[in-house]
Amino acid sequence: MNHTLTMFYDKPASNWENEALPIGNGRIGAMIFGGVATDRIQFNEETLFSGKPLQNEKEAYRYLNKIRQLLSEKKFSEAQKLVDQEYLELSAYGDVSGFGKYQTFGDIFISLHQDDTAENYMRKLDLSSAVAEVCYHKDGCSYTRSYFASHPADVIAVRYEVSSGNILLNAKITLAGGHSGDIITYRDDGEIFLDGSLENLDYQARLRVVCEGGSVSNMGNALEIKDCVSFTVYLSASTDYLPESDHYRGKDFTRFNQSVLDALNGIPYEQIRSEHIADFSAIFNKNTLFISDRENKSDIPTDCRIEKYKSGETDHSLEVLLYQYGRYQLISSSRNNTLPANLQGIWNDTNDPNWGSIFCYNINFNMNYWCAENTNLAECHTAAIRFIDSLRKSGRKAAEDYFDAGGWFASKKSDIWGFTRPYAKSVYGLCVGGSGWLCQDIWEHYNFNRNYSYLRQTAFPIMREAAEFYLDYLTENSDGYLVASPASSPENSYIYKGEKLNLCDGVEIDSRIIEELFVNCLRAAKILKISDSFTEKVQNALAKLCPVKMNENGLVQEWYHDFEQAEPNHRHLSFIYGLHPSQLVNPQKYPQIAQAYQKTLLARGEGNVGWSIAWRISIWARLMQGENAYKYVRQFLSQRIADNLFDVEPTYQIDGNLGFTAGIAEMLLQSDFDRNIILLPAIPTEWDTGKVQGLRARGNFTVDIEWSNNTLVRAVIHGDSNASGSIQYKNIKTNFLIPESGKFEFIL
Ligand code: FUC
Repeated sequence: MNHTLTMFYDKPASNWENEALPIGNGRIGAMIFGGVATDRIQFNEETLFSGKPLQNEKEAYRYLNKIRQLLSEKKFSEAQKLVDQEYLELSAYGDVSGFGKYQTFGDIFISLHQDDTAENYMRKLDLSSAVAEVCYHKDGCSYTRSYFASHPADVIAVRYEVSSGNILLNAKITLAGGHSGDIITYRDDGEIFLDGSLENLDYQARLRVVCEGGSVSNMGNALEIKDCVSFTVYLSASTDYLPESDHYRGKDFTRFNQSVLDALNGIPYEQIRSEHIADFSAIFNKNTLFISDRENKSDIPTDCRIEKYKSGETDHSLEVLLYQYGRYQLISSSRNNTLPANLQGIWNDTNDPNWGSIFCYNINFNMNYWCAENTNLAECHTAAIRFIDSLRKSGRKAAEDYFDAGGWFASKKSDIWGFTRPYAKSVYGLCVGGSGWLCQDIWEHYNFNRNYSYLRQTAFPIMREAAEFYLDYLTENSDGYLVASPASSPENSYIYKGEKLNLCDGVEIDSRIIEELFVNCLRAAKILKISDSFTEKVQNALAKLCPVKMNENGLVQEWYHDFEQAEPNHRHLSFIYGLHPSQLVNPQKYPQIAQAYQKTLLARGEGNVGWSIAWRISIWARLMQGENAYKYVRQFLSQRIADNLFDVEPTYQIDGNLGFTAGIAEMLLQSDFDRNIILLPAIPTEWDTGKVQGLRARGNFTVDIEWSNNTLVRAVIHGDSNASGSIQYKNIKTNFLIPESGKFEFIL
């Protein structure tokens, strides 16, 4: 059996976070347990959030002049007190104040047998078809269950079949809600309704059973299935959330569920399944990766493979599986017409998940989409782009109320209620670069795909308005540099006169985020042939923006002043933004700055959470050091990964998984705005032979690469005829021009 793209296990899951298997259609998702006697399918719908839209504190900006004054006098402690105790509203954090948290929707339980014994039990998830399965033998019969979340049909489907022997299926199905006030109604027509309300939402899940042979009846507290050869459970779930409305409400969610389920009437299960597989695999299969292994371990259960890997064994196919699992998770939690992937993608089994399982954009949300374009998932990226666009409305008010500035602003995090303002404590809540960093997604979607009308209609207006905020917010310091002040460097602190502080008049990451945004605004304006007072202001500001500062030990300064780090091993690597995720500092052109980045990174230690380790893969890849990048590939897989391949250190966050995928892609291929393509910039000697197809390069190219014995064999660049660029492999560099055939072949 070929398990190259299959995760599989010989027992049911006993734990949500470490063992259950995720399925999702971008909008609804589920975790599959596969218990023999009783199966559990925990499910989510992406808009089920607590909280509500919040009001800003009007004219909060009145403190700004005083704060700036204190900072310019190096009264950092006083400035920070003013920010934390007066400027930022202390109430605006946590559920009590109305900030939303992602909620669990409920569970489907299906009881089929009296006991858990089974032979030849296998629970698996095939990443390329996005179908999970449970198979086993019991009492001489063979049982199969399939689970998938269909994007075209917009339902979760669970199918039970018994395929040999004379036994027919007799089962009980119950639905449990995630909230105490939920009302569950079992109906004679073989349906179950789950109805409930939260502070600013009404919601409903609706389950329908379709039996083959046999019957379904209502027991009052369960649906009973009798004597079926097979039965299928379809689940639709929705809330009345409506992103376009002022109050975020208004969707006719009960009618929606009804029409989703009614649309399935008369359609055979096989058709629903094959349409799902066709839809999912059309996206997933665009990018394939093979790395040769000395020993084939693909018929060993995934949890045992992970154990072997942890003990030091090599398993490149497992690395590839984890790479593809990131792509699987992104497709399953972020589709064209959905909300973007939150901190846990779309999967969550509690009403109080860590960090509310929201959208955090001082690293987490951003990292979620690092693999979107390069691994050929641009259609998943659009969910993030639409969400960012939707933040502009409240972001304009945040800019006005908190900074007396134009444009739009977003700080560090948002729920689904348009939260953009700074909040609580400056160490995490005053993330000045928030909206600028979000604009990286806006730009990269253009940068990779080069769609002129997207640039004109969507990207440039969002970026321009974000830049307008920074043009207003930047102040000139006594050294003549423009800096964003007050500011803090994401969640890190320094020591000043014995005190642990974080507020500063200028931080490295903000300078680079603003520089990147300004550079991209000018590029966009040039393409769109726009030259006006805005572009002039941006040009002037760019010339005075604070550059990367290095101290006398050759380390990059995280803050404008050369402060001592309070936590030298801090998880955030904000000082490195100029190298990655931005492309401002090309290490080949600026080896001295690259050297400083490297030294500062090493001084930061090994990384202590999943995403921080995953980030290091991309950074070392940008530094073109394959062995170091690979060190963190191994470290991530051996230290952070649960049996279900979720990044669970410290708890499940999808960012680590997706950052891992982005890192591997960065090791295989890099590209830039000027259409320079670097082939295999950072592959380790361990990966001596392999093949990748369908990676995307900036400039609207798709690239296939084959290598053997640590040497490139062939690369094919697919693109529009007459498109040109350059290819670099080690120290060989050549220009290319795509011929009529749409394919340029590069053979060494
Ligand atoms: C930031 C990080 C944390 C965590 C959280 C969701 O606060 O510093 O490590 O990832 O986001």
